[in-house]
Amino acid sequence: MIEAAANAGPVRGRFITFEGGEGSGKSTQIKILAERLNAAKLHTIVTREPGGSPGAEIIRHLVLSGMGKLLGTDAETLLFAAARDDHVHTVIKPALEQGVWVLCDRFADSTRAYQGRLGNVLPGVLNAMERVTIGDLKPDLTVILDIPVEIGMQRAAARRGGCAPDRFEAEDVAFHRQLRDAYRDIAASDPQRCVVIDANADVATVAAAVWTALRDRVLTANPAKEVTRA
Ligand code: T5A
Repeated sequence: MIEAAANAGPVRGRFITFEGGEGSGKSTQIKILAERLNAAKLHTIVTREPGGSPGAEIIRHLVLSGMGKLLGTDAETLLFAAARDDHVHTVIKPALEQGVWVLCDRFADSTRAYQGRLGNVLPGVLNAMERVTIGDLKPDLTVILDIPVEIGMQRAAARRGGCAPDRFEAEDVAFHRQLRDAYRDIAASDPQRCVVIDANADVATVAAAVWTALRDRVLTANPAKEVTRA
């Protein structure tokens, strides 16, 4: 099935996003999946948000340093949107149009969860930003890695060693519990696109669950899509 997709005519690549709380293992799993897809001769790139393009990486530095927070939640959300706009138009869409698979560490659901649910930015504002930044670009699959808050925070703390927590890692446990609920609600509201995977397991077990979701929902379920250019 994989080789058939790789050998087909001009098809759009697939867009897979990974979401979840701090330390849920997104980077770890994306790396494993990318290696597996590339080994299957499906040209795959890994990218991330905020960031993923030169312009967006500058904004990443701004927001994760906490400087965006000083501007207020709406303005901070605009910074994430500006980063996404650059990333989508210079990296994600061009890659998909060339048939490349794009694995993205966080995407619009992060804005819905962090700025929408936790920051109380109004849905109408988020909808307007999404119309501008992503238009009709929708992930073929969104993997939501679900993990108890305390374990995710412990993992994130262990990974950064003695370094200071970033803007969102520094939020309290109540914040991160609400965030977990927000992701579960996003998954429940769009079950065709989203799959929730228990990330409180060893790396190989989580990777196997990710692969099963991809195989069942993307590789075998979706027929090849023609490349469409706006
Ligand atoms: N944000 C982002 C918004 O507020 N709005 C937005 O619109 C967007 C796009 C980005 C921050 O920006 C916010 C959300 C974020 O707070 P970031 O630095 O990119 O921050 O970090 P995160 O995306 O939060 O990701 P993390 O770096 O916290 O962690 P990951 O990638 O989920 O986890 P990973 O793979 O690095 O693993 C963490 C540690 O756990 C170990 C790893 O080895 C690593 O040490 N690990 C495991 N250990 C045991 N068992 C497993 N199964 C493990 N998997 C990984």
